[in-house]
Amino acid sequence: MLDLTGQNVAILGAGRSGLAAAKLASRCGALVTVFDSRGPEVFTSFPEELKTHANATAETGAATLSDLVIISPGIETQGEFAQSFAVNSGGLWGEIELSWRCYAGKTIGITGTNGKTTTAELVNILVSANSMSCQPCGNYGVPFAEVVLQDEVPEVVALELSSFQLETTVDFKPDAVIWLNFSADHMDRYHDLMEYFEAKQRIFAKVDDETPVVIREGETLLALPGLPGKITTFSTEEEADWFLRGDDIFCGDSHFIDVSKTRLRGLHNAENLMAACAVVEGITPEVAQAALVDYAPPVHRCELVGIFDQVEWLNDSKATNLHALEAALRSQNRPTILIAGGKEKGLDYQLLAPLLAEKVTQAIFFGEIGASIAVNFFDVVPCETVDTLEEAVKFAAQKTKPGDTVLFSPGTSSFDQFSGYEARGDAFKSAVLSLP
Ligand code: UMA
Repeated sequence: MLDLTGQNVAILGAGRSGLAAAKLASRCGALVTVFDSRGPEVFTSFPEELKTHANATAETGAATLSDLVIISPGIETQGEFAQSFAVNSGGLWGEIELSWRCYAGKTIGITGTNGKTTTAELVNILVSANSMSCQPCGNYGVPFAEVVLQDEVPEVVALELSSFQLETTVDFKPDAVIWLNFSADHMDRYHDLMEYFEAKQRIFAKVDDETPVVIREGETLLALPGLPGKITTFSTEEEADWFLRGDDIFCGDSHFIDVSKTRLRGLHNAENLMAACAVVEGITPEVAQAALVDYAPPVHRCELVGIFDQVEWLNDSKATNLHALEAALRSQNRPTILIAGGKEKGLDYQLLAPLLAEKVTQAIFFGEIGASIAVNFFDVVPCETVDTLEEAVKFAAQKTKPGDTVLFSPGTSSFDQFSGYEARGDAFKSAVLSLP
């Protein structure tokens, strides 16, 4: 375990990441104070022994000297708040850096704009089936630090990494990397696409030529000179080490898995599965296929809500960016009524026009960006704009014909009307199930 005995450590943020980091830093011997911009209520579930500071501001930071700052991913690293603490400190790490320095097991780092959570679960299942203990964590929802603090620490972690978390790694060196895909997202946090890309690409910062790296074929990364790692590629579209033929996943000449015998649907899930299989060294097709029989993908990702009067209703509320919406649309092979919209995130929806023209018979837009998205598509597909998700569902129900799919794939985040994508997906499901 890392030794921080006697060091003053400032933890920024009192959410899941901050609480776990505070406990871990304390375990390492640090004198910890947790700072949060919000009022004292954020510390309600904190253990009494942890020193806390509510209503913290940049002035608080300027007046705080520390040996180390550990920042939560939701706090902007370059923002005034974080920097006010950082300038008076010996260093700035994210919770991932702290946890990794305290963890002796094998770290499989998983990043990409979409599919990280499903892939982390698949890696977990396959590693566990291959006789090693494993746990998914990180952006997944369970902080890495929480896993490190457990009485029984797994031999492997399937570590889902967001760009926010990668921004604040220092020496972090995963033992294997999965890079799923990259497309525009989080443009409300980054100045431009390159800044987002550079944050994500930090996952490779310390890997060497011996590190297994699994990358989707065709990612621009491959064009970068000197990308280290033993690279394995996968693709549903192009020639690659791992590829899809019909429903079957192949690795070179060898058949590996029949995807139709799992509950995974859509090309994007086939890619997630290929990446997971590729990273688990030594797993046989038989072990992998058997391990996946009972696996149910996480909810809110192209989740089948039900089939009513031969109309399929899909909840893809986790689609919080264009690429996820695009992936969901590409996987549809029935006439599709699309419901999309939500918070303004600065994304360019015009790019999707050809795909809507090909797949969508009716588009329904709602929320903060409903009207501004619709103007991109008036020429290619019938468009309707409504205020709420419930109205969108009711309108969709009027337009359906047997054999249609209604796809709720918002293509942006939910925070204009909901507390998160889960609440938004639950609202969709309840609106569908309440239809007469
Ligand atoms: N805060 C401040 N000052 C600020 C901003 C925030 O004090 O300027 C405080 C807030 O008052 C709050 C705390 O910071 O108390 C919240 O910290 P946080 O936003 O980092 O949230 P956590 O609960 O710690 O959850 C974080 C990740 N959140 C984000 O990246 C936004 C979770 O990812 C992750 O599961 C969790 O750590 C455990 O590792 C969620 C997420 O939305 C799922 N991720 C984004 C995504 O997937 O798109 C990247």
